[in-house]
Amino acid sequence: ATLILAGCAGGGGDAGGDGGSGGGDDGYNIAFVQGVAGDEFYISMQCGIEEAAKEAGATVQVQGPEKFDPTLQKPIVDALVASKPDALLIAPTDVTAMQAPIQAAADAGIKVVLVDTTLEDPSMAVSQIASDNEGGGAAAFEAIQKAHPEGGKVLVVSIDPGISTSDARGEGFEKAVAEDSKFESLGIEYSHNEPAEAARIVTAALQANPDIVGIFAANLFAAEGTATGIQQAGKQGEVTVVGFDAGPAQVEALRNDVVQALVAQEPATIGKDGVAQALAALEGDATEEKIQTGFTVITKENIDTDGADAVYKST
Ligand code: T6T
Repeated sequence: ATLILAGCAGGGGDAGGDGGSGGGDDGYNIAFVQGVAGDEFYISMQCGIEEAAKEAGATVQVQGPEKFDPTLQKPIVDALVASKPDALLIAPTDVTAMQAPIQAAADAGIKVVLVDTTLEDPSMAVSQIASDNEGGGAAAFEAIQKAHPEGGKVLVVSIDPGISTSDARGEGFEKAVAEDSKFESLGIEYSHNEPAEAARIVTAALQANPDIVGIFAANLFAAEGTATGIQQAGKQGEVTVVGFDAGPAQVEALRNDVVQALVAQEPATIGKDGVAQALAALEGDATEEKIQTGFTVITKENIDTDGADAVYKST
């Protein structure tokens, strides 16, 4: 099994070491396919998966495409169908493009658990585990609303259309904006998960609309680029930026007043729940069709209290 070691709890990061997550010949073999490699959200999820697998004597192999892109994720799934792990925990990179490859995995007898993102037709999965993404998008707007009760223009910087999580975040945000007539939505722009593209979008948007009061960056990479764009425009503190996710760089941006709020998900819990559901399916026990995990809105006021534990692990 290929184990990508990340800095999990305790800082040792050796989930696959002596005895590690290895369960021996009789333990189940779980494959985890991330949405993209090197993303702190999926690294934290991996930590939860490895911890839960270790307790159950199961082995874990982790792989992720170089980009958040179904054309790169599909071959990983195809290869797994051939090697046939007992279970597949996967964050599909597109609601339609990943449908057939994941269906093929289920058809091959692999127990599929959809973690984080989902599919248009998730019926082949034994369980789907995700945050309340729509609620998180609405919470992001509330943070902007609180900072700007007078209203104004707001923008969403997302990833790509067709990703269940960021689409739901955008929808939740836009619905909440529509309920307050003092606010005007400039719509959703797509950064293709590239921070440089997110920075370019923000720079151009601030040039065209210097009176923007709030920007919602719908994931880690959108938030990274948005923070850069805001700094380059010299608008920090003036424009309220809310990012989804809480990687170490996002928390630093919060502490430095470049970003005003973070909607932190619980990726390790998603991972642990994913393992539990996969193992239940493998044991012939009942599974939960859908599990919704929580989120915490982190601000400078609560980061050192209830926010600190929500910060993601990095490599
Ligand atoms: O926001 C998470 C994840 O929930 C989303 O599906 C894709 O982006 C992240 O991995 C953060 O980069």
